[in-house]
Amino acid sequence: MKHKEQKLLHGKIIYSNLGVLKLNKYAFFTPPKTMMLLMLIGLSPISQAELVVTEASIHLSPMSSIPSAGYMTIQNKSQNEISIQALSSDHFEKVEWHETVISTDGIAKMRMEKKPVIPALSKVVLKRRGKHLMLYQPSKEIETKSEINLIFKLSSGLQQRFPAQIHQQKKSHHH
Ligand SMILES: [Cu+2]
Repeated sequence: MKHKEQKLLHGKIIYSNLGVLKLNKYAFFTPPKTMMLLMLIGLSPISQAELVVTEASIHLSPMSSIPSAGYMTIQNKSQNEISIQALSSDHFEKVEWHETVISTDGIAKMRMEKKPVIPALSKVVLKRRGKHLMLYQPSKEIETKSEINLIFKLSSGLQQRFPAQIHQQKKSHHH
């Protein structure tokens, strides 16, 4: 009798171990992105194709003939890839998206991206020596401003405006 009980107990332990294993396997094989997607679906059934921009700053060049650089963090919280069809600002003639790339000879070069893409559920950081905005020919009144707007025209048709802090650059920058 005592022996039978022990056997039963042993059987139960094996069973519960299997249960734990199964659970681990399930958690392991669920990619984080899928989990995030499920969470997002649960929270907001209607996905809005828009971007969230934080820590936007413009390093104003001391000479208007030299372009200024723009840095920021761009987040796409939607489940769709978003491309930026056009970049502009009321205070600059022209705004471009650049990426600094190091060529095989070790020289840093800038590559222009006409329609930069922000992948679904991801974040793109614009920073020195990486992706950045290049802003050409500032308007005169910009010097007195501490903040200006950047305008992104998105692939969804939406036009978004983001405030960017102006930083006066003492030395001419670059990349
Ligand atoms: Cu550049």
